[in-house]
Amino acid sequence: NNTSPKPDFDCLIVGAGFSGIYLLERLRELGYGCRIFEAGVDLGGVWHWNRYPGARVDSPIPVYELSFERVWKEWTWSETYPSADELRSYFNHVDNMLHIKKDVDFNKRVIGAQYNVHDCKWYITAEDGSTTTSRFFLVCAGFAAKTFIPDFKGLDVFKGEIHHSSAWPEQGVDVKGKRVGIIGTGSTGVQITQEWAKSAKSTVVFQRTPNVALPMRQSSVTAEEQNNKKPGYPEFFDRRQQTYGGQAMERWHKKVFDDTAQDREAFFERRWEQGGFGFWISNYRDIFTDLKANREAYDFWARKTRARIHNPAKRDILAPVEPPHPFGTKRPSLEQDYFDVLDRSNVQIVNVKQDKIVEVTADGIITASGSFFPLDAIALATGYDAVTGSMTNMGLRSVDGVSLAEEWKNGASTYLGLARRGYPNMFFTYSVHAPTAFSNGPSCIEAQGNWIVDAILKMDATGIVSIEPTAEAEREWKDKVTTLSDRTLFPLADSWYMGGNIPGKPREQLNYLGGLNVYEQECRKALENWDGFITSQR
Ligand code: NA7
Repeated sequence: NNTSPKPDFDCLIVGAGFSGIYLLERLRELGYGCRIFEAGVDLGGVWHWNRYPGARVDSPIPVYELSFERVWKEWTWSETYPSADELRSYFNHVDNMLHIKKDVDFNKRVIGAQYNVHDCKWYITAEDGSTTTSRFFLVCAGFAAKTFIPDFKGLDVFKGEIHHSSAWPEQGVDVKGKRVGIIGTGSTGVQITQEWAKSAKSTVVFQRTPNVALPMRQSSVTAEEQNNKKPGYPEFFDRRQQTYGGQAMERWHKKVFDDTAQDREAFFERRWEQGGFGFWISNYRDIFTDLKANREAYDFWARKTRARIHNPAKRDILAPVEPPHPFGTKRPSLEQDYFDVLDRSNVQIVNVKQDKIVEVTADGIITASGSFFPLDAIALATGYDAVTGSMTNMGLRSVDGVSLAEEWKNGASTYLGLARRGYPNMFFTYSVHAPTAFSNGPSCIEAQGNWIVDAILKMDATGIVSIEPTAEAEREWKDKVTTLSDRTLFPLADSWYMGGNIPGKPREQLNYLGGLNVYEQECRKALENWDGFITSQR
């Protein structure tokens, strides 16, 4: 019998990015008392943190935005692939329309949380020493909240400016006339390189794995063009949710060798010319399951890319004839003029797969061969302890007091990529075992957000106090995630999708590969009869 006082909130949400905002707005409207705790000082999640030069989204508008009519009706973008600055303005607009900030505590980093089975409340502690109680605990921390910096010797002795991409100084870094180095060639490294190489005196890019980057084909968009399309937006947002990648793009129905070599070339060419992720997501349907088919796509990419690089040594490092991994099994970046700026004579590329970075000194970087690269500024574009890191870094404990970090030391386990055994009434979004890496962010977030809202409504309508998954349901879900992945070529790459980018991290697929549309159906089905959940009545 629960006689303790009511919790401070019905729903405590961690993170004020797309998902935190979406859930706050939906739940508030239904009368739930909600609060967001956000470690940063403004809305936007990754777009609040990513202030490095060239930061930009790789998904086009209006795919990459919230479906709330009050938000899109009054908003105009200037480019198809907006910059981080424009995304920050967008989040301001979201606030103007929805008044999100009044329900957010900024500068409030969650460092611990545990559910108490006796009073059915979550106890959430923050870095400022406060403890807050809530009935539901909604973790909306995304997949890139825990920065990864390799353990390079001497990182702290470098005299110039050195920053990880996610902790870029607000005032920027002036590189005019300077010698700069960029470590990492993921999406972030590509974007920083495009900017720095144009203004620095000289640039050294330290590349471990080539980025099989695709042409973005950026374009500006007018208000008129957008307004003309807006009557179709509601239907478009519905359709976006019904696709594999939440992108309003579907995989092509044919297999690579269904076409003649000539027709295949023509098809690749069409996708290539369209720009964006089409060549990745909307390519032949067997490129992620058949190595030979995949090789055709890689070879096309290599032909196109090699033709842009005039320096033969650079050509072989950036776009080798032999694929570094099956095409698309690491996330391709969208590039604007990456290969062209790298071809400049004042830009050097070091293949650190062959010649590892061994030390950072006061004024440069030394590699295993003994080469020294004098530098005035270094960008660490070395990524994240992705997907699991955001959750294991928050001091979460199960009802038995075991930390989530400990529980997941040898591998993650969830049910539906939404809930975890031993953590009643905790739900999370855009994270482990969901379509996260293979879905457009806002699409995945809205699908999961709607499920969470419906689960809470259903619990309240039927007198259920708490739910948590069974061990068996978690095992089956993980098996499904693994089986779906094992049918593809994705396990062959050392990607963050597989935990392969962090030394010592268990090697396992962290993302659901069945597609957002199928994922949503599976989650909906479980909700009908609480399949896989243990429910506790009032
Ligand atoms: P990523 O994609 O994880 O890229 C990190 C890069 O840093 C990648 O090129 C790594 O090489 C490189 N790296 C990591 N450790 C080292 C060491 N020790 N030496 C040299 N190079 C290293 O992070 P991003 O920030 O670019 O992007 C993250 C996601 O955010 C992105 O996929 C989008 O979805 C948005 P590697 O490839 O592991 O050989």
